[in-house]
Amino acid sequence: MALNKRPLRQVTQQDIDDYVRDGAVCLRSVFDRDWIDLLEPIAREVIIDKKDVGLLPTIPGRYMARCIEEYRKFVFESPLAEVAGKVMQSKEIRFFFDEFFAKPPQSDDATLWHCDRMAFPVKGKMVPSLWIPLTPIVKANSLEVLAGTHHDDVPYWLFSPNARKMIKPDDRVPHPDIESRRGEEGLRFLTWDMEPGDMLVVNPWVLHYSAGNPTDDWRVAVSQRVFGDDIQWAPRPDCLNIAGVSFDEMLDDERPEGPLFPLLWSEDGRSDGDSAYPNGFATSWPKRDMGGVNEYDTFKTMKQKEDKGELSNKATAPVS
Ligand SMILES: O=C(O)CCC(=O)C(=O)O
Repeated sequence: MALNKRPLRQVTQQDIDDYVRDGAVCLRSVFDRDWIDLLEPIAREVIIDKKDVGLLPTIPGRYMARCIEEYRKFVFESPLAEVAGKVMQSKEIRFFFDEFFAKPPQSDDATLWHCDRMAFPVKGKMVPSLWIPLTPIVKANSLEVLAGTHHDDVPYWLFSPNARKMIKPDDRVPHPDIESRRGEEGLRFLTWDMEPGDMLVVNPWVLHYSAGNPTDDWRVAVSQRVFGDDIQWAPRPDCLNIAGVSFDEMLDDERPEGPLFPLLWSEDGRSDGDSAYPNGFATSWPKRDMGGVNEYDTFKTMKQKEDKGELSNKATAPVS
């Protein structure tokens, strides 16, 4: 199997400029078909057949590189880190975590307009989503980006499980209603037709969304989160819980490093390799009801109430 280690096509100045201007860039042919053939069947088993591979039971799965050898290999040996580094103009790339995003056939399950900035317990902009489809993508089930919104410095209030349990601070605003602004002059909504092997690099500050999946097959993507040079810890209680690392271990202003956040690539050829990964993390979570993990049930109930308009004030929604 080839399983390319270097990108099949070099990152160009145009790619870098597109990322700077739009907050997202679609890179073609980053991975060869063998990577997809390795990863896609496992994704389908985990997501569709609900095979228990020991993953932390989030929906539909997170932290694959800790539990699944093939996904670990992808993180450490594929060109994803090199490409991310070159697009972001970062000298080093470290691994943060990975998660699946999947939509069943003929689904109208939309991913709400949001940006990832406040989800992560860090400051800095070099913590992109490397959104890598494992199934063919058409514009209708693509990730969608509102180009240029990464230039707006707005610390949105998230709908993370932690934020759901908090009173919204005054300096945080809910995500805007972008759907109602479609067609407005000057707004550029970007979607892509993509082949497995392509990769989107999405700035954590850019507003993004995806509609459902009108196709007859599942739409499956893996989102790799990595850290570049400007990232420093900045934990806040409303951030996403990162399993295995408590906010107390994220010292303000320190750079993430060490074996939990291994160096994947550097401009001058250094990398940690995977010999110490995932030492220090749990690698097998017994399959059971998801309710107890990350307050998933609380989050879901709140969301259902919100959708039905049963919460009097979204911004200060208390936990029922
Ligand atoms: O695939 C999706 O629907 C959402 C992905 C996403 O929000 C992300 O990768 O940050």
